[in-house]
Amino acid sequence: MKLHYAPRTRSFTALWMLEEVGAPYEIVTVDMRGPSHPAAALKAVNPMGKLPALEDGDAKFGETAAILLYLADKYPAAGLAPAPTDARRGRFLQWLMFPATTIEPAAFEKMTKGPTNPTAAGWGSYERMLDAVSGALAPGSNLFDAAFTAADLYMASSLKFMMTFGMIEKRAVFEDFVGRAEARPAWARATAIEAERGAG
Ligand SMILES: N[C@@H](CCC(=O)N[C@@H](CS)C(=O)NCC(=O)O)C(=O)O
Repeated sequence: MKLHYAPRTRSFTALWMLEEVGAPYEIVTVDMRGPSHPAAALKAVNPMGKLPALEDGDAKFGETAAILLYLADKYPAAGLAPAPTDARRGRFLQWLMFPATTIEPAAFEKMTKGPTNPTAAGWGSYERMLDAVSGALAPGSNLFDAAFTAADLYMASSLKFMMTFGMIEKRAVFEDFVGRAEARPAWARATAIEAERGAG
Protein backbone atom coordinates (compact mmCIF):
# COMPACT_ATOMS: atom_id res chain seq x y z
CA MET A 1 0.00 0.00 0.00
CA LYS A 2 1.02 3.61 -0.55
CA LEU A 3 -0.09 6.43 1.70
CA HIS A 4 -0.04 9.88 0.12
CA TYR A 5 0.84 11.98 3.10
CA ALA A 6 1.92 15.37 4.37
CA PRO A 7 3.12 15.93 7.94
CA ARG A 8 0.92 17.78 10.45
CA THR A 9 -2.26 17.21 8.46
CA ARG A 10 -5.21 14.82 8.48
CA SER A 11 -2.76 12.33 6.97
CA PHE A 12 -1.71 11.47 10.52
CA THR A 13 -5.02 9.69 11.15
CA ALA A 14 -4.44 7.32 8.23
CA LEU A 15 -0.81 6.83 9.25
CA TRP A 16 -1.91 5.86 12.78
CA MET A 17 -4.46 3.43 11.33
CA LEU A 18 -1.82 1.80 9.11
CA GLU A 19 0.34 1.32 12.19
CA GLU A 20 -2.63 -0.22 14.03
CA VAL A 21 -3.31 -2.83 11.33
CA GLY A 22 0.37 -3.67 10.95
CA ALA A 23 0.33 -4.25 7.17
CA PRO A 24 3.30 -3.14 5.06
CA TYR A 25 3.02 0.27 3.42
CA GLU A 26 5.13 3.05 2.02
CA ILE A 27 4.73 6.78 2.43
CA VAL A 28 4.65 9.19 -0.51
CA THR A 29 5.27 12.63 0.94
CA VAL A 30 3.42 15.43 -0.83
CA ASP A 31 4.50 19.06 -0.73
CA MET A 32 1.17 20.82 -0.37
CA ARG A 33 2.83 24.20 -0.85
CA GLY A 34 4.70 23.22 -4.01
CA PRO A 35 3.81 24.82 -7.35
CA SER A 36 2.59 21.58 -8.88
CA HIS A 37 0.22 20.70 -6.04
CA PRO A 38 -2.20 19.06 -6.51
CA ALA A 39 -0.30 16.95 -9.05
CA ALA A 40 -2.08 14.84 -11.63
CA ALA A 41 -0.64 11.71 -10.02
CA LEU A 42 -2.30 12.59 -6.72
CA LYS A 43 -5.57 13.50 -8.42
CA ALA A 44 -5.54 10.09 -10.08
CA VAL A 45 -5.74 8.63 -6.56
CA ASN A 46 -8.03 11.22 -4.99
CA PRO A 47 -9.91 13.45 -7.45
CA MET A 48 -9.88 16.25 -4.85
CA GLY A 49 -6.07 16.19 -4.78
CA LYS A 50 -6.28 16.10 -0.99
CA LEU A 51 -4.54 14.11 1.72
CA PRO A 52 -4.60 11.49 2.99
CA ALA A 53 -5.04 9.25 -0.06
CA LEU A 54 -4.42 5.53 -0.27
CA GLU A 55 -3.35 3.20 -3.06
CA ASP A 56 -3.68 -0.53 -2.66
CA GLY A 57 -3.28 -2.16 -6.05
CA ASP A 58 -6.30 -1.09 -8.07
CA ALA A 59 -7.92 0.56 -5.06
CA LYS A 60 -7.17 4.30 -5.15
CA PHE A 61 -9.12 6.73 -3.03
CA GLY A 62 -9.14 9.56 -0.53
CA GLU A 63 -11.27 10.62 2.47
CA THR A 64 -9.96 9.73 5.91
CA ALA A 65 -13.11 7.88 6.99
CA ALA A 66 -13.06 5.76 3.82
CA ILE A 67 -9.40 4.86 4.37
CA LEU A 68 -10.08 3.84 7.98
CA LEU A 69 -13.08 1.71 7.08
CA TYR A 70 -11.24 0.07 4.18
CA LEU A 71 -8.30 -0.87 6.42
CA ALA A 72 -10.46 -2.00 9.33
CA ASP A 73 -12.42 -4.32 7.04
CA LYS A 74 -9.40 -5.56 5.13
CA TYR A 75 -7.50 -6.40 8.31
CA PRO A 76 -10.16 -7.77 10.71
CA ALA A 77 -7.54 -9.37 12.94
CA ALA A 78 -6.71 -5.87 14.20
CA GLY A 79 -10.21 -5.79 15.75
CA LEU A 80 -10.91 -2.18 14.81
CA ALA A 81 -14.45 -2.57 13.44
CA PRO A 82 -17.49 -4.65 14.37
CA ALA A 83 -18.37 -7.07 11.54
CA PRO A 84 -21.06 -5.96 9.04
CA THR A 85 -23.58 -8.33 10.65
CA ASP A 86 -22.85 -7.12 14.20
CA ALA A 87 -25.57 -4.89 15.71
CA ARG A 88 -22.85 -2.47 16.86
CA ARG A 89 -21.87 -1.83 13.24
CA GLY A 90 -24.44 0.96 12.81
CA ARG A 91 -23.21 2.92 15.80
CA PHE A 92 -19.63 2.32 14.72
CA LEU A 93 -20.35 3.75 11.26
CA GLN A 94 -22.21 6.71 12.75
CA TRP A 95 -19.17 7.77 14.80
CA LEU A 96 -16.70 6.90 12.06
CA MET A 97 -18.44 9.37 9.74
CA PHE A 98 -18.96 12.00 12.44
CA PRO A 99 -15.65 13.94 12.36
CA ALA A 100 -15.90 14.65 8.61
CA THR A 101 -19.66 15.10 8.37
CA THR A 102 -20.37 16.98 11.58
CA ILE A 103 -17.41 17.98 13.78
CA GLU A 104 -15.36 19.66 11.07
CA PRO A 105 -18.16 21.58 9.34
CA ALA A 106 -19.68 22.73 12.64
CA ALA A 107 -16.29 23.90 13.95
CA PHE A 108 -15.39 25.64 10.68
CA GLU A 109 -18.75 27.35 10.58
CA LYS A 110 -18.20 28.63 14.11
CA MET A 111 -14.68 29.85 13.22
CA THR A 112 -15.75 31.63 10.09
CA LYS A 113 -19.16 33.04 9.53
CA GLY A 114 -21.08 31.92 12.59
CA PRO A 115 -24.23 29.85 12.84
CA THR A 116 -26.52 29.33 9.88
CA ASN A 117 -29.67 27.27 10.14
CA PRO A 118 -29.05 24.35 12.53
CA THR A 119 -32.07 22.42 11.30
CA ALA A 120 -31.12 22.62 7.64
CA ALA A 121 -27.34 22.27 8.12
CA GLY A 122 -26.42 18.58 8.26
CA TRP A 123 -23.97 19.30 11.07
CA GLY A 124 -26.57 21.08 13.22
CA SER A 125 -24.60 23.62 15.20
CA TYR A 126 -21.33 23.84 17.07
CA GLU A 127 -23.06 23.49 20.44
CA ARG A 128 -25.18 20.56 19.35
CA MET A 129 -22.12 18.78 17.93
CA LEU A 130 -20.11 19.35 21.13
CA ASP A 131 -22.92 18.00 23.28
CA ALA A 132 -23.29 14.89 21.11
CA VAL A 133 -19.57 14.11 21.34
CA SER A 134 -19.37 14.89 25.07
CA GLY A 135 -22.41 12.70 25.71
CA ALA A 136 -20.82 9.78 23.89
CA LEU A 137 -17.53 10.09 25.74
CA ALA A 138 -18.24 9.23 29.34
CA PRO A 139 -15.03 9.36 31.41
CA GLY A 140 -12.93 6.25 30.97
CA SER A 141 -14.93 4.85 28.06
CA ASN A 142 -14.63 4.47 24.32
CA LEU A 143 -17.31 5.83 22.00
CA PHE A 144 -19.92 3.11 22.13
CA ASP A 145 -18.31 -0.10 23.21
CA ALA A 146 -15.65 -1.56 25.47
CA ALA A 147 -13.41 -2.17 22.47
CA PHE A 148 -11.34 0.56 20.81
CA THR A 149 -12.33 0.88 17.13
CA ALA A 150 -11.33 2.90 14.08
CA ALA A 151 -14.11 5.33 15.08
CA ASP A 152 -12.31 6.00 18.37
CA LEU A 153 -9.05 6.46 16.52
CA TYR A 154 -10.59 9.03 14.16
CA MET A 155 -12.42 10.82 16.97
CA ALA A 156 -9.27 11.02 19.11
CA SER A 157 -7.13 12.21 16.20
CA SER A 158 -9.69 14.87 15.21
CA LEU A 159 -10.27 16.12 18.74
CA LYS A 160 -6.53 16.38 19.35
CA PHE A 161 -5.92 18.28 16.12
CA MET A 162 -8.84 20.64 16.66
CA MET A 163 -8.07 21.32 20.33
CA THR A 164 -4.42 21.97 19.44
CA PHE A 165 -5.40 24.53 16.81
CA GLY A 166 -8.15 26.13 18.89
CA MET A 167 -10.91 24.95 16.58
CA ILE A 168 -12.92 23.45 19.40
CA GLU A 169 -12.89 24.13 23.09
CA LYS A 170 -10.94 21.88 25.43
CA ARG A 171 -13.21 19.75 27.58
CA ALA A 172 -11.87 17.40 30.26
CA VAL A 173 -13.77 14.48 28.75
CA PHE A 174 -12.11 15.11 25.34
CA GLU A 175 -8.65 15.38 26.86
CA ASP A 176 -9.16 12.22 28.90
CA PHE A 177 -10.31 10.30 25.82
CA VAL A 178 -7.46 11.58 23.64
CA GLY A 179 -4.91 10.80 26.38
CA ARG A 180 -6.04 7.18 26.57
CA ALA A 181 -5.99 6.77 22.79
CA GLU A 182 -2.48 8.20 22.72
CA ALA A 183 -1.31 5.46 25.08
CA ARG A 184 -1.63 2.98 22.21
CA PRO A 185 1.71 1.73 20.83
CA ALA A 186 0.54 2.37 17.24
CA TRP A 187 -0.05 6.04 18.08
CA ALA A 188 3.51 6.29 19.42
CA ARG A 189 4.91 4.65 16.27
CA ALA A 190 2.92 6.97 13.99
CA THR A 191 4.02 9.97 16.04
CA ALA A 192 7.67 8.95 15.69
CA ILE A 193 7.27 8.58 11.91
CA GLU A 194 5.54 11.97 11.75
CA ALA A 195 8.33 13.59 13.78
CA GLU A 196 10.92 12.18 11.38
CA ARG A 197 8.99 13.29 8.28
CA GLY A 198 7.96 16.64 9.64
CA ALA A 199 11.40 17.77 10.74
CA GLY A 200 12.57 20.83 8.88
N1 LIG B 1 -12.47 15.37 3.79
C1 LIG B 1 -11.06 15.11 3.63
C2 LIG B 1 -10.30 16.38 3.87
C3 LIG B 1 -8.85 16.24 3.46
C4 LIG B 1 -8.10 17.57 3.53
O1 LIG B 1 -8.67 18.67 3.49
N2 LIG B 1 -6.76 17.48 3.63
C5 LIG B 1 -5.92 18.66 3.64
C6 LIG B 1 -4.76 18.45 4.61
S1 LIG B 1 -5.31 18.33 6.28
C7 LIG B 1 -5.30 18.85 2.26
O2 LIG B 1 -5.02 17.89 1.57
N3 LIG B 1 -5.03 20.10 1.90
C8 LIG B 1 -4.33 20.40 0.67
C9 LIG B 1 -5.23 20.85 -0.43
O3 LIG B 1 -6.41 21.09 -0.20
O4 LIG B 1 -4.75 20.96 -1.55
C10 LIG B 1 -10.61 14.01 4.60
O5 LIG B 1 -11.17 13.95 5.70
O6 LIG B 1 -9.74 13.21 4.25
